[in-house]
Amino acid sequence: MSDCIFCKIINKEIPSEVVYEDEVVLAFKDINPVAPVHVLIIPKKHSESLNDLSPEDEALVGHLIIVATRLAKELGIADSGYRLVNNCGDDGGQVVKHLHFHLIGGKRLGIHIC
Ligand code: IU
Repeated sequence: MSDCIFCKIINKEIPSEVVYEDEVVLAFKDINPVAPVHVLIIPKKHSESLNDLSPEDEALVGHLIIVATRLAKELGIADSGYRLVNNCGDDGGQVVKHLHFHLIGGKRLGIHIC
């Protein structure tokens, strides 16, 4: 999508601090981190949100989560713990309308999820 900021990050039209990349997934540091580790994991194929996914995307979603767990280990937060978050839609707090998961850790996170 030409006007999507995360598609521009994928296409390297906008710079980002990439921590992982393969054919289908990009992971980069959030520009406004809420914890010492805050990485966004996104599919390269544009989908607006979880609501856009179909059964064909099952492997893709599994891959996104496996990448997240691998990054958690590499970034040193697997043992202490972390949060993998998706905000879906306006009430869910989604600001950027390109599907993404937040990998957040490196400090004791609050217990409230809303
Ligand atoms: P949300 O789930 O859509 O609310 O989160 C969007 C995140 O994208 C948020 O944490 C921003 O700081 C982050 N972000 C970014 O890392 N780089 C950008 O260019 C933009 C947003 I715009």
